[in-house]
Formats: sequence, structure tokens, C-alpha cells
Amino acid sequence: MSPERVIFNCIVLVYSCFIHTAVLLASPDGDINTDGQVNAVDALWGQQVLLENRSLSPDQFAHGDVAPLVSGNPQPDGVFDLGDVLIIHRIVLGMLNFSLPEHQFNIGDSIGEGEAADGTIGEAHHETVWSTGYNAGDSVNSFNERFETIRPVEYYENNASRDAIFNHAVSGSVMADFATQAQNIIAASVQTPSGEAGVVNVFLGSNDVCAPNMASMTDPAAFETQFRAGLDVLAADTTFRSAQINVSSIPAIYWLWNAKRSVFWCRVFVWPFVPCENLLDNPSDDCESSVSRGDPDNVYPGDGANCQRRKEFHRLTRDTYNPILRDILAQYRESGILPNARYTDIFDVRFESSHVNSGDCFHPSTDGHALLAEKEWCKTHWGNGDPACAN
Ligand SMILES: [Ca+2]
Ligand SMILES: [Ca+2]
Ligand SMILES: [Ca+2]
Repeated sequence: MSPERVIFNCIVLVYSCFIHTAVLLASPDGDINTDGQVNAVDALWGQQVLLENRSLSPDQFAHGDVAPLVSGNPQPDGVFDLGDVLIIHRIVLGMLNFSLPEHQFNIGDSIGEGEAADGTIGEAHHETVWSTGYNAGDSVNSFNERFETIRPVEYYENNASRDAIFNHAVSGSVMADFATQAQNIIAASVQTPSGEAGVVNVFLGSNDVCAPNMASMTDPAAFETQFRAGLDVLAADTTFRSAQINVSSIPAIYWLWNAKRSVFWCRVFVWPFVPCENLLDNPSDDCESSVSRGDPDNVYPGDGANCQRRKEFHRLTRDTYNPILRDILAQYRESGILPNARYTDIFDVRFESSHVNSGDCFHPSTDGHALLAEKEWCKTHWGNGDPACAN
């Protein structure tokens, strides 16, 4: 066989595997007959399954097994029963939406801008961002690229020329900026082919917990009011009130410090200028032990003042700020104001050294965005049928 023929066969083989994988990516969306829509036919099929007048193929089953819902997300349980049919009815009525989107917007801060992802201090890298990123040549399999892979025809992907429509993150943003970014997204949506809402990613709060000192973190009551204000902007819009809103938790920023704490350049030359003093100040490690340092959820008897302060920073994010995001969002979802608003908890994501860029020693590197994209994806209803998320 000629070398060209070998290469051709390899390409065919990879391509067929790719198609096969795409088929396996069926996410639980209620589209039992897999025609791309969830309508009365799917509801009817569901009834027929219950009456044992119809059996489903594995792919059809994967689309139909939408119940139970946990925190607003389908948690397929391998059983198709009345619960699944009831959820499908609510999808048909337009009350719920688990479909793959037509497009995707980004609300955020410097992480949403991909700041310093390549190690250049202060430089934005929208092409790298975990959600709306579009650099096909990097290690980040962004949400944008995943949606495009699964639905190359229907999905209006982000790219260099469309990025101003879709990515509205602004470096330095705090929760108080949520409402403005939400307004900007609604205004930009008219530039999309469908004019629909699609997905709205919200990844804010890191700059509310990062502060000169513990006392000047955003007041939790104000944080809640500002979060509600942003949600209210979306809810007031007839199109965006049904958007699939993916609100990320604040990440465990502690691990960014931990990953670079012993790098001289970071400690001495960079961190004094990073506005997160309540985490980074006095970078010497005075935890009782390496075990203690690796366990920010617990204070050890021998932990020094800096170690205790960092663990308090971690605790407040975990126990005060993230529960506000989770619980307020649940109120909006369960009362039907924003029925497709869902919370993605990424606080368990642990950043290691390769996930933090070596320029400002603080923002996620390209590999850090790859990690965020994977962890976020696997926790959403789009990703939970993805075999790559099984491990
Ligand atoms: Ca259908
Ligand atoms: Ca089920
Ligand atoms: Ca990429």
C-alpha cells in the first residue's frame, strides 16, 4: 500500500470513529425520535413506551431519559417512566429546554477574556476562553468547539469575526457589572441569524472575593442584590427569559496561589501587583504542614496567620458567596422566572501549576482553560451523556 493510501485509510478510520463518537454524544433533551425538535410526536412516543407499544433504540433512549431533574439538570437514571414523559411534556410546552443551542454568549471577567492565558501579562485571549473560545489549534476544547462538533450545521459558532457579538466579558468585572453585560448581550442578540437567546454563560464573582483585605470583599447582601439585578435583566426580556443560563460557581482560587507559591518570580515580582491581596499577601507558607496546605477546607492547630487567612478566603467563597449563586438561581428556576437557569459547581476543580500562566501567575493558562472547559462541560446536561466524561 502506498504511503498516500495509508494516510487516506487512516483519515477515513479517524473520521468514521469521529462520526461514531458524535452519535454517542446524545444528551438527554427529550428528542426521542431524534428529528432535531422536541414536539408532540416525542410526547406521543413517550406515552407509547409507557404503554409498551414502542421500544426505543439506545440512542432514542439516551435522548428520552431526562428524569429525574437534579438542580434543574437531567440526571438520566437508566429508566424510562412517567417522570420522563412529564418532563418531555414540559419541554414540548416550551417550559424547559435542554437542547443544544443555536449560539452561546459569555458574561464574565478576566477569566472570560482569557487574560494572560499565554503568559503575557494583561493581554486578552478570547480565542482561548473555555466557553466561547475558537482557536482550533490549542489544547482547549471549548464549549463553542464542542457545540460546533456536535451540530455543525445548526450551531452558529463563535470565531474571530463574531467574537464581539458573543463574548461580553470585561477584565476586572465584579457582580455589579452583571446587569450591564446582560443588557449588552440582549442588544447583541439581534446580530445572530436566529435572534434567539441560546446559552448565556455567567462566570463572575472572583473579583468580589479577591480584595485588598478580608473586610473589603463585596458585602454578601450587595452581592446577592447585584446577582438578582443581572438575572432580572435577562428575565425581563421575552426572548432571554427562556435562555439556557449556565452560572458557574466561583472557582477555588486558593489553588492558583498554591500552584505558584514557591515560584520566586511570582511571589516577589508579580503578586504584589495582583489585586487579590487577601489571598496572596505574605506569600510565605506558614501552614502547619504540607498536608494542611493541601487541605484548605480544614484549619490545623499549627496553621499560621497567613495560612488561616487563605483558608478563610476559601471558606467564604465556599460557604457564603457560592451558596448565594446556587440558591438565588434555584429560586429563579423553580418559580419559573428563569426556568432554564442552572448552576455549575466547579469549586472542586483543583488548579495545578500547568493550569496557571507563568506571566501573572494568577490567571488560568491555556491548559487551565482546557481544564475548565472539560470540568464545566461534564457537569452540564450537554456533557453528561458524553463518554469522555465517564471517568
Ligand atoms: Ca423529536
Ligand atoms: Ca429516567
Ligand atoms: Ca480550541
